[in-house]
Amino acid sequence: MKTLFAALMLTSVAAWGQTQIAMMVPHEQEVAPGSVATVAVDYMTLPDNQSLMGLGLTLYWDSSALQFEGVDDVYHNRILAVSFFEHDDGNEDGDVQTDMLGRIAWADWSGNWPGDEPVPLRLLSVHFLSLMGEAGDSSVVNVRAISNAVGYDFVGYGATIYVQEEPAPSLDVDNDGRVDALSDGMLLMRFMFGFRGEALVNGIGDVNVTETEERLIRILE
Ligand SMILES: [Ca+2]
Ligand SMILES: [Ca+2]
Repeated sequence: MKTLFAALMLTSVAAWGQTQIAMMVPHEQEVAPGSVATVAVDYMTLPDNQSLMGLGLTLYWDSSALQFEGVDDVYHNRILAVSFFEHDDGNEDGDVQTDMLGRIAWADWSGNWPGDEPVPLRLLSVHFLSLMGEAGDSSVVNVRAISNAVGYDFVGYGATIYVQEEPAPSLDVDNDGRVDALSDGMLLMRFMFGFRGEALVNGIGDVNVTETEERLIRILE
């Protein structure tokens, strides 16, 4: 992502003028069903200016796909307020998929925000439990500015969270770490012919019948 920031710095100054940028990282990620996705928000300005009045951000997400789990890594200098339990009733972000929002704001009346910090500066990280179940499903987190510094435009880059594709089941039916015709192939063939229990594993060696049958069912699903 730093490369993208660098590219922005090189290409966009002339086109944009003075801009505050909030970028969610990673821009895209895959998570397994039922696990937590973390997206961070990094900040910079074009041209670089660390003596501004502050920034107010709103993050938007779809609560049917992502359950808010918490915030950390918050940049604490001149933090004004954090609130993550509002409904996006007015559809502020213009995205009908997102129905919840969180707000976070920094303000420095002396105009010295964020202070002398390396950029991109991490402003916060947000954790979402993925409620999505189907491989290929995805959900976006959008970022907008509530208020930005006088004389500055704002550009926000959101994030997309995808459901991880399930890995293909291994053909290592007896779970000995290798795929072998005389053991794994034999088990597969016997199972497909309808053999179960001891008749399935007879002569194959030391294998757990129940676990072997479960692996075969997964392979043949
Ligand atoms: Ca919305
Ligand atoms: Ca094997």
